[in-house]
Amino acid sequence: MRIDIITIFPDYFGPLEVSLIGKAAQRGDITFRVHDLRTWARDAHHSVDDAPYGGGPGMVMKPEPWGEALDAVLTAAGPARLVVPSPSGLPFTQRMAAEYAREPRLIFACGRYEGIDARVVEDARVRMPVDEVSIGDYVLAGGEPAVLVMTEAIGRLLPGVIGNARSAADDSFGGGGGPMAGLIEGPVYTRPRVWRGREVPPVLLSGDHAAIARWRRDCALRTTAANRPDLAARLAAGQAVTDTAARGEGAARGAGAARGAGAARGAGAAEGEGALDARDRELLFEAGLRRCGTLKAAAPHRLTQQGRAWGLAALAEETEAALLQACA
Ligand code: 6GU
Repeated sequence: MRIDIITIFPDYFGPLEVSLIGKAAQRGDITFRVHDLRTWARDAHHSVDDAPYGGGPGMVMKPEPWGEALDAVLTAAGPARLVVPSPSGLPFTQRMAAEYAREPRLIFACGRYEGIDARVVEDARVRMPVDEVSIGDYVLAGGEPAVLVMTEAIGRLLPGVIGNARSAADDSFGGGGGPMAGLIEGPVYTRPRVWRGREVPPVLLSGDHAAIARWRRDCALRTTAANRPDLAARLAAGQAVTDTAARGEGAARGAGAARGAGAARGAGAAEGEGALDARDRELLFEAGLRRCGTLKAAAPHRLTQQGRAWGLAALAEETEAALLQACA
């Protein structure tokens, strides 16, 4: 895979030479090309920004350097998908990471200041697929750290990069369709068996693989219910949680990453995912998420009352909100 990055801070991408991604680049599994946007700035000061039309704070990135940069980079190595990091973009998910990992070529265009003149993306769309993508609900000063985040998520999914192909499928949000699909991961342990008086849970030393799998699922359910009531509610409602599970491979290839993700969100769970057994329900009940699988009949306000009685007001409110959303 080839990844081109256009930025006014090429030095920001030193970390791409380090760790798993750095090794993949050394082997030639990923080729990175980092381009300085100022190369395409024509005036004496190499300026890339200007005041916004209509007034307002900050500066906007000028269209001319971006237009020329994208033309040049696109010409240099053939067709590509353009990814523009932006806090107003579609949320970046594990599913998008997997789709991007199947692209032969990606171009990332890092904006700074208040963003890039909107005509740049309009113009680019005529020549290539373009996604505007956000990595979370907070504002960064520029797209550069978001590109480091996305390239790490994408790069570790490339064949041969992670070593153990199974571990990517079993990741939190991995959508591997395995027994842990739709759950976030629980705790892990290694030697020594006792450390500072704390023992590794004995079941992990038992050699009983079924018992170990059940214990891991218990932990994952508790962690999911505690930290991600939104995911737990979707699991309980039998909806797809990892948006990978709901779609056919073929459909996803055809649709743009963004549109595919949106469609999958509305779909029901695929075979296997979201199927809760009696023990799962018991655990979710214990965790405060009641009436699993019959959410339409649930009374979220009662859950909130119970949560308050237990001194868990904030979690109960959150769970209620997630339940109401799942019912909607
Ligand atoms: Cl992709 N860019 C910027 N500037 N801020 C962000 C973001 C991206 N994702 C979340 N916040």
